[in-house]
Formats: sequence, C-alpha cells, structure tokens
Amino acid sequence: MKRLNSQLQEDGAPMELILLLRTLLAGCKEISFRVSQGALAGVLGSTLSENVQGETQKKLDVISNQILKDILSESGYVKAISSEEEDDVVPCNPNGNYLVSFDPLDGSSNTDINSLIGTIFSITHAPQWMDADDPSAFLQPGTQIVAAGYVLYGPSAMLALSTGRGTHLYTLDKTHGGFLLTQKDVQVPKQTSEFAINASNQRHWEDPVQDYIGDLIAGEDGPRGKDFNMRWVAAMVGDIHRVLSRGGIFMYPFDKRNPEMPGKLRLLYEANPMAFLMEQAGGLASTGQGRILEVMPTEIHQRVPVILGSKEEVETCLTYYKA
Ligand code: AFP
Repeated sequence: MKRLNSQLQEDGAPMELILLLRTLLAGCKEISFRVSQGALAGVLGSTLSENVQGETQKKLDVISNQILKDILSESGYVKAISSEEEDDVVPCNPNGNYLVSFDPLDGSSNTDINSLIGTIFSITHAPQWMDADDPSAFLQPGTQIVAAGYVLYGPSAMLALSTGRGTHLYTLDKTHGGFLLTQKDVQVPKQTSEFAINASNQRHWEDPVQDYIGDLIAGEDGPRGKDFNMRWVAAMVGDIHRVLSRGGIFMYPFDKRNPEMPGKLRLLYEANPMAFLMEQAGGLASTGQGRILEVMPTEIHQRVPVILGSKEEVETCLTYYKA
C-alpha cells in the first residue's frame, strides 16, 4: 500500500508542505495513542476551565491542543497557529511560511463514552508582510486553503486529506506508525437517502430548514417519494467521515436563538476544512446563502451555518432557500 509521502508527492505538494503535514500528523499519532489509553491514562473527564467559546474543556481537549501547539511551534514551518481552544492566535516562527488552524479534538463530549472524536485542520500560506501575532493573517477565505484534513480516532485511526488534488483516505498502521493510502480520490455519491441534523434544535430552525427536513421525514408519502434515514454522531468529524464514505447530507443550520451566533460550527476549525475535503470529493458545501469556502472571515472564532454532502441532495436543499 502506498505511503502518505508518495501520494503527497504524486499530488505535487511542495516539500515544505509535506514536511509540515508529517509534523502535524506526528502530533495526531500521539493524540491517537493518548485517546486509545482512555481511563488508563487518566485523560477522561472535564477540566475546571472553559474555552473562548464558553464551552467546558475536556482534559483531552487541553492535552491535544498542547501536543499540536508544541510540535507545530517547534517545526519552524509555521508562522502562527489558531486553535479552537486558544483565545488568541499563537505566534510561532516569524519566518514560517504557513498558518495552521485546528480543532484539536472535535466531538470531545464523546470522549467519556468511548465514541468517535477527531482532529480537524487546515493550512494556508502566511502573508509575509504580517506579524506572527496578527490575527488578521487568518482572515482568508477557504478558497486560499492549501491543505486540509482530519484524523478520526475510531476503531482505526483514519486520515482524510486533500492538498487540492482530490480527497484521499489513509489508515494508520499502528505496527509501523505510518498512514497508508486505503482509498484514493474519494467520490461522494451524488444522491443519498441519509441525513444528519440535531433534531432537538428543530424549533430554532429557519423556515427553509423546517420545510426541507419536513419533506425528508415525510418519506415516500411526501414530495420526495422515498424514505430517508437519519444519523447523528455529535462529532462533525464522525458525521463527515460517514458522508465521505457513503454519501449523505450533514446540516448544522442557521439558528434563530442568537443572531450573533448564526450556527454552532466554527468557520476556521470545522466548516472550511470539511468544505474543502467535501468539494475535493465531488460534494457541495454551503451556508444556505453561498459557498462556505467563499465566506470572508471577520474573526478567528467565527461561526457559520453548514450544509454539506452529496451534491444533488445539497442542491435540492438549497432550492428551499430560494422558494
Ligand atoms: P465539541 O467538540 O464541543 O463536543 O462539539 C462538537 C461539535 O462542534 C461538532 O463536532 C458536532 O457536529 C456538534 O458540535 C454537535 O453538537 P450537538 O450534538 O450538541 O448539537
């Protein structure tokens, strides 16, 4: 089986980006090991602190963030880091050529139930004229991403990665510690009968989402004329892995509760990397109003509504926004 390095070279990734990705993934392997130790390593449960989003931090959130922060800061390739678990950007090497944004442990509420969790990341070029501690360096639309991916810590540890030449899946071979290519050029099926949304938020959805989900639930008796099934992992990384693997539509839509917080998911750490992977696999990713990758960020912890997955299903969903 092909190794990560060979596939990255075949995809024409520059050597410095390959070295950066290998460094980042070395951190993910360490997280994978810590996660797999579970209660044996005393890493489960919460800390007493909250992150900048006001969410209680799990011990594994803090450990994973520290692992990635340390390894990336020391690499020399990175000018600055933005992390879901950091209030501000973390300056690294002033001469580094890349910026890295990450959610060190997505779905961390799943840690205590031994369910799916993962690390999500994206990489852009670092504007050379900006200082390393300038957060505005990160305010680039997702179209500027040069590499994005996630590592899913599941029954096997899997990497989904794109450098803009398709999305490939790799599996961590724990016998020698390398990521081996297990699915090249993933293509998300264009049609689907599966959707993912947290239905407990239904009363807060806007009308287009109410109408669209209502028609899916109506099944073969409704206008869609077929039954749909629903899945919810409560970790975007798990839901997106399923959609990449067998198709589907994943939604965390606009929420009427708080206009200041139009969705739950973060643009830099969740929406953009997943939109990049999805588009590279033939899927679509929208806020309901436009392409996620074209959203111009206004601040690093910004949240956006997310609708992504199988191309034709996302297109159908978007017709409800135009009605
Ligand atoms: P945590 O990492 O704080 O657990 O949040 C995960 C997440 O941001 C995303 O991965 C999930 O899709 C979403 O939250 C699930 O949220 P709810 O199930 O609470 O609606």
